[in-house]
Amino acid sequence: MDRSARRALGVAVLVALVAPAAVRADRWETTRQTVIDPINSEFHRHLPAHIKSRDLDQILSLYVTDTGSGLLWDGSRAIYPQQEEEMVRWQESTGRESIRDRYQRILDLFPTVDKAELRIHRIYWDAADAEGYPADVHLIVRGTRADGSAAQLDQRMHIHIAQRSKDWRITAEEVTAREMVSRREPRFALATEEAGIRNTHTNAGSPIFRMIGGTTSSAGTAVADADGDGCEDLFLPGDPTAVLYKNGCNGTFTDVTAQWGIPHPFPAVATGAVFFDYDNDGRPDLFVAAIKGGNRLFHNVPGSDGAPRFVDATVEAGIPEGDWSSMATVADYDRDGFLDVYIVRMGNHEKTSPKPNYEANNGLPNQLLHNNHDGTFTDVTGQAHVGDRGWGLAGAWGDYDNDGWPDLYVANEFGFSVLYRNRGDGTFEDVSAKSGARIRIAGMGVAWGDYDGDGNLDVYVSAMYANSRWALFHPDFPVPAPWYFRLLGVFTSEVKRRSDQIIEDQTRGSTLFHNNGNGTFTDVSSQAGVSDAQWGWGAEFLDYDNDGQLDIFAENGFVTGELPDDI
Ligand SMILES: [Ca+2]
Ligand SMILES: [Ca+2]
Ligand SMILES: [Ca+2]
Ligand SMILES: [Ca+2]
Repeated sequence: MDRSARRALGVAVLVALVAPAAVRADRWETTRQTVIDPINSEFHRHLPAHIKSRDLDQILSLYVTDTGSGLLWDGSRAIYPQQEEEMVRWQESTGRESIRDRYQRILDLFPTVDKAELRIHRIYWDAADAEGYPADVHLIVRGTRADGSAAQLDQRMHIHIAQRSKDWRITAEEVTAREMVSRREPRFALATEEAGIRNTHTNAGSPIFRMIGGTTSSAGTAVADADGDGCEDLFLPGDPTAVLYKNGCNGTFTDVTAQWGIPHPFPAVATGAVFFDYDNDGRPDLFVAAIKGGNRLFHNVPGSDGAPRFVDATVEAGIPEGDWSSMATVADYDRDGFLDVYIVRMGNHEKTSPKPNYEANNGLPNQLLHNNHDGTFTDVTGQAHVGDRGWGLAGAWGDYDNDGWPDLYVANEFGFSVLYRNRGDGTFEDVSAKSGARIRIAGMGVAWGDYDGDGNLDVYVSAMYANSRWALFHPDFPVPAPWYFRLLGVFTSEVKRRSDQIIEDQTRGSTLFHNNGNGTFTDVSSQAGVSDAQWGWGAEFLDYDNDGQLDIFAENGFVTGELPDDI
């Protein structure tokens, strides 16, 4: 190839790299204005607002059909009659009914509507027919029933939407599932204020997350009976304000931060924290992970008044500085009688980005610190083979194969999660792929629990369910694919398929893996109904009603623009 030909090829490659991207960006902007934003307004904002204001005519104005199909209103039956909550499911009777009657029935169920939400699960952009684009949606209505019970209706619908004149309208609607849970007396009451918990999370020194509009680091919690009086005390990390509350054993808490030796201002941007007794003296010590300013280990020693004094033992204990830490999780992984620490870490999100953002492996390596029994720790990450470099946000120990050795699950935000099997010899095997527990989600939390009581630990990995995900599947959306795909010059159906899979994975929400008892896991999220816990953060199994069955508590929420409907 002569020089001019080489230069010509160089120009062609540049054009291929730059031009299609620019054209696509323009096209996406137009699509956003004419398709995405109007759909968002009509169905995420207007429909729920009209339901909340009980305005049937306004609700019906979003439809260009008078009747819908699917489930009718007879044939409902009680599910779980042994539970305190009343749960009703409609399932037998189907047919046509007027859309007006359908919404009148919903409004009749709820004399008071507190909240209504339409969640668009998917719009099938490539399957348009005479009625428009097919879509799967989920209507949630929360409120108070005539008998005073708090209730939530969940109705799943297969609809078609189309642009009529300039407005987006529903052209067809089939109700595919409907259930309602209600309860007369609330089981939980908000007790923060009366308990004297007056903490507001601070993270003043947190480096910004450049990729996500300058958001900052998140928070953690640690609970243990630090003073041995039989009541659980509470640590809330932060920067500059980390707070330690003593439980008064009477429903109230007292701020003992200074008294018990926690420094103020806290010397690091603290995130996840855990109490654990690293020297086996019966007093819970405190490990605080930090995104910046270094992880800290506080030794719990008795003060002259008998109350704990937390003494910063970080340096003597040999804790590596370890910035970009999300949290620590402890277990005695080598069963030598002393608890060890595993630290899950993110990437440097101030100066770098996850690359590629659907399979990132450029985070800081996680760390395993072996407890040497003499108050010091040794970083054994390398020899144990647990230095995962995903952008980690959470991890948890659990013996999934019942061999007595704690195994480790790590959830990453921009790539695949990891399951490490403990070989029992100080090393671990990455069994993510062969166990089937590997998943690419925006992982935020990990919880082990035997939810079905078969003796095998199952695992729940919480992640974001993006309510705007349907928009990302539009063919005009700039694909999250490697740049070299564009060198092909054409946007092949295979590229589109892979791109859709990445989007599906990263926005699909939380995952429940059932442990099959033979070293493998099955994703049962859909049938268990636990995927869409909204924009998920930490999650935990707990049996909240003491019926012997594990339930899931899943936190959620996120920053958004002025219109919070897309979370
Ligand atoms: Ca206590
Ligand atoms: Ca140990
Ligand atoms: Ca094990
Ligand atoms: Ca199980």
